[in-house]
Amino acid sequence: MSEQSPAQAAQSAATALLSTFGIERIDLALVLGSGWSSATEGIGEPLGAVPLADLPGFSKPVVAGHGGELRLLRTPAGKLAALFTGRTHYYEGRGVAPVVHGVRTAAAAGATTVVLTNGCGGLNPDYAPGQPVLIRDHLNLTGATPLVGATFIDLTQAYSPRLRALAREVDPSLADGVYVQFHGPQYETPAEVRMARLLGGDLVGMSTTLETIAAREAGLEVLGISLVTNLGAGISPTPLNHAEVIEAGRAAVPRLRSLLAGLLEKL
Ligand code: 8IG
Repeated sequence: MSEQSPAQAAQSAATALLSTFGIERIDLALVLGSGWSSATEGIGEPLGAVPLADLPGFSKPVVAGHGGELRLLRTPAGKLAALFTGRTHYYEGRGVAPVVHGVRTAAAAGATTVVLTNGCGGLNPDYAPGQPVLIRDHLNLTGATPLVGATFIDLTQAYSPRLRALAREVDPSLADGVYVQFHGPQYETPAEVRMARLLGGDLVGMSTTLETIAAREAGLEVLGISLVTNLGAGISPTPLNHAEVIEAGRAAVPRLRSLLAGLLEKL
C-alpha cells in the first residue's frame, strides 16, 4: 500500500470487490469483531464471499476468533451489505492505514453506513459479560490517527444518534457508553482500568476508534456496538484470558443475532 495514497488503495479494493460480485455498489458495511461473526448467520440472503486477502491492500487476520472474509449479503430490507468478518488491529504494528482500509473501501464502494462491532472489556459496573452496548462516544488513547495533514474532521456526533435510536427500536434495553481504545495487545493493568473509568469510559478495547475517525472522514454514518465479553482487569477477581472472551461471545450469539437481524430490517 506504500506506493498509493490511502484513497487510491481503497478505490482499487472497491473496484475489485464490486467486480468480484458483479455489482455496481454496496449500501452498507458491517465490521464484525470478536464474537460477532456467527451472529450474522441466517440473516438475509448470502450472495457470496471472498477472502479479504484476495482484495488489494488487505492482509490475513492474525487473531483466533477473528475471521478473514468479506461476505456479501442481501439484507431483509433489500440492501447490499458487505460483512467484514475480520479486521486489522493497530497493535499488529503495520500502522494505521491498514486498520482503516476496510472502512475506506466500503465508502469507495458506495456504502453510506457502517456498523462497527467489537468485543471489549466492561468498565461500567452496570454492565455484565455477554451484554451488547451502543457506543455513544469514544476516547482514542492510541496516540494515532488515520488522518493525514490539516484534515479537521468534526467528531461531535461521530456515533450517529439516528442509528442509535434505530437500534433501540429493535432492543429498547440497550445501554450506551463511551468506548476507550488502548493500543494493546496487552490487556490493561488495574490502574489503567481505573484511569479509563475516571476519564469517563464505560468500555475498553483495542479497535473501532480509528475506524470511526476514518469513516467520518469518508462521510459514513457510524453505528458502533460493543459486546462486553469480560470485566476490565481488576474489576473482576480473576485474570483475563482470551478463552473466556471467546466463550462469552459464543454465549451472546442469539441476542446479537436478533439485534443484527432487527437492525438490518431498518438500515
Ligand atoms: I474481547 O478487557 C476484549 N478486548 N483493551 N481490554 C481491552 N481490549 C479488550 C478487552 C479488555 N476485552
